[in-house]
Amino acid sequence: MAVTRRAIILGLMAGALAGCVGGSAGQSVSRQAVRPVPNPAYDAWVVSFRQRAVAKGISQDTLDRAFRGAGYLPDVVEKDRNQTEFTRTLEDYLAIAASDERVTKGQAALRRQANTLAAIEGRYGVDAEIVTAIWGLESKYGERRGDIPVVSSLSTLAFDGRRGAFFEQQLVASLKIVQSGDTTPERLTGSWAGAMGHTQFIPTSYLAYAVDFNGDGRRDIWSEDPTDALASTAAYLQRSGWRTGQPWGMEVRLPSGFDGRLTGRGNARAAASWAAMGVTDMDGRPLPDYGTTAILMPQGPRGPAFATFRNFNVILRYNNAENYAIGVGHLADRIAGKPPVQAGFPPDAQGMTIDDRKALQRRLTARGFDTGGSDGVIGAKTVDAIRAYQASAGLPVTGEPSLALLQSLR
Ligand SMILES: [Ca+2]
Repeated sequence: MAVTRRAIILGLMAGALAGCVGGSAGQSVSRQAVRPVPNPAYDAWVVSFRQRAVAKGISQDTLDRAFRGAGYLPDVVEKDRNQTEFTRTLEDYLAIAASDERVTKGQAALRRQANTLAAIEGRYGVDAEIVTAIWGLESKYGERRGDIPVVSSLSTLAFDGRRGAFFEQQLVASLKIVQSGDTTPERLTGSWAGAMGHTQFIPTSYLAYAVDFNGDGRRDIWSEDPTDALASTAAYLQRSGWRTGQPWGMEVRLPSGFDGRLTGRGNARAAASWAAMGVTDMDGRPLPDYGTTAILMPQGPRGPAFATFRNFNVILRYNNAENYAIGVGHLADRIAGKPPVQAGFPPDAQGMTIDDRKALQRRLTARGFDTGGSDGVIGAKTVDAIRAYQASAGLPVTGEPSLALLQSLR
């Protein structure tokens, strides 16, 4: 399950999630931009798909209802082909995923849903802050749930064939959702690759883990009311082995001379073993014992270090990317009132710190070259602004940030 979900999430990093997680990196496909266009080859594919779907237990009536109005979405194919699986540094990822705005909105969302989240925590044993953080990363607390018709997007991607088998499996699962009566084809919407609702479940995850928590008889992760979606996320984590009352991990201090080869999830060992080496929390107390623990240094020895516990690996079952799991844990901590990451991050490949990159964005914007905010994360909009500035100043147009460029803007 985690692997199939990751296939989607890698896309979302560059698309809907990045769009949701911070404006500077690309734009999400919205329903306004996505219209079915006639495509005879797609229509022929649908005819053959319907036979395969019937063989998997989907009724003709469900197929008729689901494909009425569905069609080929070229924008979704373009999105799928153009996604770049670039990896952001943890610093950039956290600047977006745990921005002050996302923390503040998360605290408000947690207050707004306090009773629901308390009931969910009582049932599944997963902290309200963790569930809220996943909600914040996946859809910005419900603001960006995706409004693209899922049958159209998944059938288009299955027909397109780049990851055809995966998307056909998701399409069949989406038809099972319609057939079960949990929702209607009209309400079955999602992001461009079929991730649905407040916490962006793909259809197979929905079938495996979604729950009807508000008791209205439907597992509704699409509605304004996030109750079922949040409970479904907690159910997913519980069934993946969540340990109630334990943290995901924590930032730690390493003793001087710490051997960097001991880091990484493949080198997990007993907490007491790390404590004996001199690993402490940020206040200098011995590392607490939450069982087998790994030490991660996502940006090397000049960046922060984290001890990760069992629940970190459970978050990875939800989405198998270390930055995502640290992002969820850290955002949850921030929502709970804990401090930002305390250690500094090393300068980037251009020798720039995040403060340099923020200053660059502010100065470009002040000169009339809009970077879409100044979060210190160099995305497409910042690159465009750099290009426009370089062109206007008679400089070589590279689009690349640098300290020299920053100086030239003083
Ligand atoms: Ca319900």
